[in-house]
Amino acid sequence: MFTLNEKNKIAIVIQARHPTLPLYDKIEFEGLAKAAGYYILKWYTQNIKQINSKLLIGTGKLEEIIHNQQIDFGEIQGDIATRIERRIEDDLVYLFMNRLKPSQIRNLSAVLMTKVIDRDLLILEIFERNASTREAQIQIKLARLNLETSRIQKELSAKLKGEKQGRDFKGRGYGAFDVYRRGYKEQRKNLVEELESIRKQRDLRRKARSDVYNVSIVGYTSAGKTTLLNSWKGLNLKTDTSPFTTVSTTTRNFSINGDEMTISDSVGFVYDIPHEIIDAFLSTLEEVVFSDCIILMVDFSDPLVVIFQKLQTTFKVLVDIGALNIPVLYFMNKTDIIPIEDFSQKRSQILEIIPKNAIVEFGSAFDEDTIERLSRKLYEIKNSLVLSTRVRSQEFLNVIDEKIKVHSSSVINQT
Ligand SMILES: Nc1nc2c(ncn2[C@@H]2O[C@H](COP(=O)(O)OP(=O)(O)OP(=O)(O)O)[C@@H](O)[C@H]2O)c(=O)[nH]1
Ligand SMILES: [Mg+2]
Repeated sequence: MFTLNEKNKIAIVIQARHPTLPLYDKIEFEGLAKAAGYYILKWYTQNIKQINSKLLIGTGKLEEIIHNQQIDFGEIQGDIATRIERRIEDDLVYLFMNRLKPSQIRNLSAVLMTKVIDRDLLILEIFERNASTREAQIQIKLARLNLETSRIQKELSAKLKGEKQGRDFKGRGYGAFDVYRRGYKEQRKNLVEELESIRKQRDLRRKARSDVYNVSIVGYTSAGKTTLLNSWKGLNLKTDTSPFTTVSTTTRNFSINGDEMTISDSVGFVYDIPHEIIDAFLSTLEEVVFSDCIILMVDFSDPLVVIFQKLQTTFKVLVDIGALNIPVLYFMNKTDIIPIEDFSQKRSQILEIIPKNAIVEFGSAFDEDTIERLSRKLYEIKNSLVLSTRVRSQEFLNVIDEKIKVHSSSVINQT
């Protein structure tokens, strides 16, 4: 038996594994599900030989899942059991640890008789839960709209390609999509306009501080970015172990040896984040693009291969948004929870992967000395007392790709 929170939604996770599908981390997915308010009841994984275009997974596996529904839900008692029996949407959801096409979502929902959500939609749900500012709320609406429309568009053009001769479908297909597209365009226009006016205010604020040195804290979700800003400025912004606690930007002024600066904390990154989400968040991410320096934060307590993967994701996003030439101060956080005997080996392994001559600090976002050291480094970078490296291009990403391959295979060989 387990105790379920009244507010929990219950989820059964299904994962299809195939060499052509992105491989997501199970623990990370669990964190995403939890952050969106799901209690995971059971996991199903299928190594598929051939992708089923209608359902993603094989019909045999699906039959097994349906057959098991009684057993899987048998553990649940009382009110929640009644709610599940009645199949009230949101009370019982199948979460796919994959990316699904809209048609697959529709087909799977019909067969499983309840809501089906994929990883991208799950990420959006977390963003929705955590959006406290108007800007973040609009950005998320826009992301959902972008995501849904681009999926429907892709699906429709694939169908049309496959049924070139099917005039009837072609006629109906375009007609239906046109109606949808008009609605989408209208909604999108309104959201973009509202975002544009918020952006103008942001631009004005940025211009007002253009003679000030602007520092952005960036990194993978849960690296400790907000914790660092809280410690630095004595704030009480929400921090949590769950992903995407922060979905909007906070900027504060500070000065080091009389030099005025600003420091901003913003939304974190995650592996294989859909482009539609990044696009919708561009105005928030612009803060990063216009910064004079980036503090690139890494959760150094993660296993090494995870650190590499998270660094790779972080770099890809920075390259994507065009933050190529910004000086970087690397900050390896959470050293307080690393066993002392592991520290020096891990330290030299990380120094191998980040650019040579990079400026790196190790420490904890909770620790005053660490903040003191980071301040000193920022001052030195700002005043060109040290030569900092910049966010690099494809060449550097290739180096990380290579390292990940080597490290992943050595991990697999050991197990
Ligand atoms: N032990 C330890 N924990 C830390 C440290 N820094 C942050 N944490 C914890 O790590 C978790 C994530 O911290 P956040 O500051 O919310 O991370 P974030 O990068 O802002 O995350 P998102 O806003 O979700 O992207 C929290 O539980 C923090 O208490 C540190 O130096 N040491
Ligand atoms: Mg945060």
